[in-house]
Amino acid sequence: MANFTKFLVSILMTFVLSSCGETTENSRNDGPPNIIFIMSDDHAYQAISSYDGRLNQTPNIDRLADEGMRFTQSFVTNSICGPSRAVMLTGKYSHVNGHIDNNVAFDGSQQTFPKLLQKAGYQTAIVGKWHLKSEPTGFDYYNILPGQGHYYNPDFIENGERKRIPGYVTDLTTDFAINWLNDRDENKPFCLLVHHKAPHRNWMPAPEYLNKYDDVEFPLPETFFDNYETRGSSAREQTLSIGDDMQLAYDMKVPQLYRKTQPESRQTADSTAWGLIAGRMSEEQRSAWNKAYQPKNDELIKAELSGDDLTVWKYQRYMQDYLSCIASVDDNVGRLMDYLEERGLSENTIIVYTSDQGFYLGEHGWFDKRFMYEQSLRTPLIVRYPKEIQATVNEKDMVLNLDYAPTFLDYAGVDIPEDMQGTSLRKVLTSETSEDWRESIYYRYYEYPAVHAVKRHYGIRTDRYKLIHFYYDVDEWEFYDLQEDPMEINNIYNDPNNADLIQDLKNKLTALQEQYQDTEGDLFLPQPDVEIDHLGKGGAVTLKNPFHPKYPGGGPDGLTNGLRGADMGFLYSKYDAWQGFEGVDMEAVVDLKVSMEISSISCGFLQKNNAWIFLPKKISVFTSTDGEEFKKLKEFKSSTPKKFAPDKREEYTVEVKNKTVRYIKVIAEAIGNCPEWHPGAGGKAWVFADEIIVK
Ligand code: SGN
Ligand code: CA
Repeated sequence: MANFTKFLVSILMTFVLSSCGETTENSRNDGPPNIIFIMSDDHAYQAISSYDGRLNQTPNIDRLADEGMRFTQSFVTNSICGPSRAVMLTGKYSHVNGHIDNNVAFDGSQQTFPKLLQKAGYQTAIVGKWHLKSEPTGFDYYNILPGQGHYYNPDFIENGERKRIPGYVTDLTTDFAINWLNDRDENKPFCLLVHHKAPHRNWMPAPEYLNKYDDVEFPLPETFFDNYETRGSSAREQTLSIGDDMQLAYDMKVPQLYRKTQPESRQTADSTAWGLIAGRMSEEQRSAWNKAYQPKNDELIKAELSGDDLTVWKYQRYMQDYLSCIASVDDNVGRLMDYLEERGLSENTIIVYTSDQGFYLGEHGWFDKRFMYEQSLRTPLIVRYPKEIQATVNEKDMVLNLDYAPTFLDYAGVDIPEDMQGTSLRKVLTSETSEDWRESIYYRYYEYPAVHAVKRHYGIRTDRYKLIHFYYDVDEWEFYDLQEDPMEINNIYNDPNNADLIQDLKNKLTALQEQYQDTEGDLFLPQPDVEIDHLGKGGAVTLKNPFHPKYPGGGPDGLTNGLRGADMGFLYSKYDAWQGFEGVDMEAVVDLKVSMEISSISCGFLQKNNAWIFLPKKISVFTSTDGEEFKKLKEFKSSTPKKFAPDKREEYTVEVKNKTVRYIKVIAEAIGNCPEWHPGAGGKAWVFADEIIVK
């Protein structure tokens, strides 16, 4: 071939290749941006130095903030882990995406932003915390922690395969992110979700930070000794207080004092929980841990603190551990930024740093989240993309985690589906303050009854006011003027001077509920147990294995008390009807007390895999006239699910052809331990039964 022809061919090839989208790394600087979405779990804005430098320094996150836009008016729509993640993935409120609380499994068949990016030619991946129970969809690669995950030597599930990986979770999550970036197809844009477990409870620092804050005394928040006067019953009855609810073994890492912490009923659980966690450590890790904690624990034991002194001590230990976990998160943000810089990727990559929601660091005397009060409603949000976003602080625009999905699609040049409820932040990220931005936000929290006892509520927040309605098992309103009362200690709902203001906010709240189609909130309310009259009601029950005292389901004769769980299952039922058997078979003999003619026997069991409850693998039903000789009528078999099966109450019924019987025996064989794929793999699985119904 003549040189000239070769030249033409090569020009032509270049043209053909680039029009096929096969571009080189350098020209990728002009294509759709890459996205790195870093999220930590429970990272309070109070613990990022660019937000508030009183507690700690986070130089790497601050570097992101210095080069990008930092939002101070950034909020979540439902302040709890799984739901917040589901909102981010779908761009839809909880009542629309269905993931209202941490109990449900995410419906992964629905539309999400990773799926839409994938369709548009992006490579997509997620590493670290997932916590949505169902298998991730829309990702070319996933390497996730089962459930909450562990800090030390965590298990990871890599594209379906579960392995225990030696090391510290925050470092490992970043290792996996970097490995994936190294292996990706460099000709395509990517979207990578780096979702840290830290700094989630129980706040276990990395080996190098076990003593990081030992000599620091942290200032107590002004509202640390809040007495909740003026507030409703939820604020008074919650169980997220540092004084009462933080456990000395599991939370505070002083296993020697586990008896001192709490009512006797909680002591064993505390000690066991700590034992399980410490048991994951290698010899080397454990001896480093003990070397660091033993002396400080000895000091506490010697001091014999109690009352407020102990509560203040707990706060100090909480801060030391929590902030040490954040030190590792910050280091790893730095590692990832350095990597992007070294590879020439930092120009055309949008980097987001956020948390799944805010967290109480002693405000109101609390830890945890859930409430619509400021510390948990707000979440940090930093977005860096120098090409389009100026380095600045946005203190005006109220933004939501609902907005992330449309924002990512917008930057990727993908059409934002009509049914997404959030709004792309691109407009506010250009820093021209936009006139037509939202002036209020809508919030709704559902997880109750549940751990930490924060009641269900919804509400509206404007730049100045907040109105909250606690609507389930109470009917209480709270109203705050955030300008006069930024700490939210004066609920002024009942002050007649505020009547007009409150009415106006109520109208706005209704308008928001209509806008977001949240007009059927009753849909998600706990369902009452079902009363059922039958021939076996009042029968005497003899159990071979005792039920667990935590789930007595009505006590010794609970299986014949005429109460069964709601059809929607355990999820929204009040739990009273279910009798729980931990790791053992349910074997019950019912004495009907007189011989009678019956036509059917049925028995209800629960499937709620994410609460470690599985249907029995075999159910056998027998009858007898004398209580000695039992005749088997029928046997049912069910197979153990291969992944999370939907929550349901399953009823097994045997038709009996008008037989005279006095005794009925039901044996429900437990699966024993949670299956391999389950976050509780190897731990005891439960059988839950509600009623043996005789007709
Ligand atoms: C666990 C924690 C709670 C926490 C929930 C929800 N207890 O139950 O303190 O509120 O998770 O957290 S622990 O003893 O297991 O640490 S979330 O991040 O999943 O929403
Ligand atoms: Ca969380």
